[in-house]
Amino acid sequence: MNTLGLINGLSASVLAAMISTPTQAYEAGPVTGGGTIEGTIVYRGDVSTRTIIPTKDIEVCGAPREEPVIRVGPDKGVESAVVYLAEVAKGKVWPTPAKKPEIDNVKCRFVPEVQVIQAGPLDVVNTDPMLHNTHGYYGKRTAFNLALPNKDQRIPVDLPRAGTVRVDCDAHGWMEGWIQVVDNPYYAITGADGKFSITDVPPGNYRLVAMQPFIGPIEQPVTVAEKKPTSLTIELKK
Ligand SMILES: [Cu+2]
Repeated sequence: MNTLGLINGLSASVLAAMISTPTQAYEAGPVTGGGTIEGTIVYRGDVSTRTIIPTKDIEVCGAPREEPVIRVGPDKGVESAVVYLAEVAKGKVWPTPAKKPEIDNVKCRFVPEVQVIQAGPLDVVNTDPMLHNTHGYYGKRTAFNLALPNKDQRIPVDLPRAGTVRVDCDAHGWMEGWIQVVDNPYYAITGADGKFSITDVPPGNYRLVAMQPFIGPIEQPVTVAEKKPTSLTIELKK
């Protein structure tokens, strides 16, 4: 293939990709005969730890310590794993959140450490009495980058599209948080026992994605039948 042919070929494939992945907005409405996806996220591998050595603000940030990179319960259930259905065009109405979603800096940790939010607004908060610089990324691209020098500071940001936003602190290199931004309300986050439930799913075939910040994402097909539960055990593997 000559150079021009190669360029044309690439353009055609890029165009095909654009056409085959429409950015169609989610359509919310009543669901009749919806089923439930319920299950457990498990991890049976070795739990590695990371060493955290606060190098400044230690009166707030605490002493050096080892922390597991994944929290696994006695039955191998994974805490704070995110589960969602990808590319759902139509289904139930979004739940009304109890309050506007936020990510807070508390004792040099992000609270919550892992969360799922609807694409849109989020508040970045600083409960600590000194500077945090909260920096969120979609992949390598900055989504927001905020200096919060004052206690109880609150700054609204917008996360307009679905994806995983990793959150760092430019003042405390060990701080890490994750926000999964979703474009449909079929998602869950596991509790300490690793269990999750996704309700009112219109019958049909879906792609379910499960992830934990250090392991995943993994994807698997799931079929939902009318008014029935579909039970899954999803094993995360490195
Ligand atoms: Cu910080």
